[in-house]
Amino acid sequence: MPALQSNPGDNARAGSFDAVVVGAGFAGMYMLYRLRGLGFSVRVYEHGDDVGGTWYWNRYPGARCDVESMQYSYSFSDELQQEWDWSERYAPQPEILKYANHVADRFDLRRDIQFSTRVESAVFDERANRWSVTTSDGHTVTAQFVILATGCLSNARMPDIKGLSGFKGKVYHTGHWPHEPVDFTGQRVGVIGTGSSGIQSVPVIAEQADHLTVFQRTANFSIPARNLPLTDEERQAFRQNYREIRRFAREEARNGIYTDMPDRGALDDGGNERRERYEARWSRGGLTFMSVYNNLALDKAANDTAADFVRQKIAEIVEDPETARLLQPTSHPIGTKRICIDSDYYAAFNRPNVTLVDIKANPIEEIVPTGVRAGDKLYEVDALVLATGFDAMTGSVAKIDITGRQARTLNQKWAEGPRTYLGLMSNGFPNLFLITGPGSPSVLSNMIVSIEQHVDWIAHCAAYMREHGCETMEANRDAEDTWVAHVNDVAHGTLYPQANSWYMGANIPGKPRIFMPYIGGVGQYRQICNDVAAKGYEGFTMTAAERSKKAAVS
Ligand code: NA7
Repeated sequence: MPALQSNPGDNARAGSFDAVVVGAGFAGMYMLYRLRGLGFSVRVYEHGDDVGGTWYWNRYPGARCDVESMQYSYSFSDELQQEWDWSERYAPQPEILKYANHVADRFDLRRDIQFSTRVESAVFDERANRWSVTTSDGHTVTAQFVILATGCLSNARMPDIKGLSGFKGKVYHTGHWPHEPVDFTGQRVGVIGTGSSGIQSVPVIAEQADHLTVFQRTANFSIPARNLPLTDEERQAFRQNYREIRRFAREEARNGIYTDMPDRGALDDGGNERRERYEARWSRGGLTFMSVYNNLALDKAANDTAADFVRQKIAEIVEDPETARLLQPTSHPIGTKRICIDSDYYAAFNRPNVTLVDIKANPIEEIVPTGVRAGDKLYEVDALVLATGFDAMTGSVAKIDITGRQARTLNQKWAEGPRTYLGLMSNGFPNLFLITGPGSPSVLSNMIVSIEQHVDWIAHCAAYMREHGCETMEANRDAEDTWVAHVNDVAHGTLYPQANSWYMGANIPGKPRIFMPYIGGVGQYRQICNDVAAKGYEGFTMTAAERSKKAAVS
């Protein structure tokens, strides 16, 4: 093991590791498991005081997975997938967190995780070819590899609304929900934001609150989840076929979800047939609504047929025609913002205690101590729920002060938008890996499928380096430029860039508008990554211990 620790225990005690992993969500936990299995010494730092990542923080009412739980689960251990019982088609957040805890215990992960600790900086030492990692407890450790398992939707965004700090009631952000129960009984509650988090929480808060006012800036498309308890037969059917289900999700599905693949475009069918197909998907519920045809993300006329269908459904569900009109999305093609999956969202607006306020037409002017003023009207509320989203994909990385070669920081390099090769590494930052980074399918896929693929690839790569006596690995500039151009070209061949979405960074004022995830599909992307590895990590430069030292000196 030329460049790595020969005795993990002693070196780890001395603050020197083979790898530092940032984050103990699903990505960080599996990365630890894989590296430890290969004999590397690993320290994981986690800001929260327990495992779970996004599922640790997003505890808002109604929070649940939008990918079916039998598929939104690890596949790396057959024992694990055979023994764990999911209770519902879409598990609620507490159950997903329980699963994360189960995994941590079952694989004895906690002993290498330091909780309640934020990684503040990582500096690459070009002479030693190691990273120095400084944490919020004031300690610095060194590592050959730093692996960012920081999550794509982890940096909750507080909106910049005048007067917010002067509000006299409680303010909650969905992405930073308190650990103790929140009871809205008898209260007037305001929800700002109607993305997935707002759409999931509104029906649940409406049941509790005295009155709920929903402040909507952009109407979103939402498909019913049709959530139900899972039966033993359903669980068994998955378990018996897991091998094929997982293979299909990894290799063939574009989005990492096992489902039937569309074989036709929306305009290949006549109106009646098309409607029947949409009806069938609407009744089935869930994200696969968008897989009914193969051209909904590509062809605006095709997309319009699906969008019209959903708008019609909204009009059928919502009794007040003006409220229905406001809830019908018109600003973007369906699916170009992450489609939402709900349980009775639209029907919640038929309740007498729920009001919809159109803050596109009447923007919020300010928050006053007793409520929200919009369009010259004061909406009095006792509590405010901010479902205003995240600085997605790059936000959590940007919070760490990362300095690579020639004292250049990652934030400087990414000032005009993130640049990576395969979403895995960025030129100038040797041995720094991203899990589900920008430039990879990440948020356009079943995250667990993409996490497992990246973790496996990184683990193989670290083992390969050890075997070949390599000390550093770095993405080549030209490979990175080619990949960034490819990611951009693929995105611009679709309708996605037409939406002001967080995929584009459009929800953060001043953030560069770049389409961040890779739309090529998880199967194709996996093939590309495998080919790169098979060709001796084509597009990367690996440097043996001696050569890399000479390069640093010259
Ligand atoms: P999203 O999808 O980013 O939604 C945020 C919502 O908050 C969206 O409706 C925004 O309107 C609204 N928003 C943001 N800032 C403001 C201000 N300042 N004033 C009014 N309204 C605002 O975040 P979520 O947490 O719902 O979901 C994120 C992902 O998590 C989701 O896609 C799933 O993958 C899981 P806008 O559309 O910008 O007009």
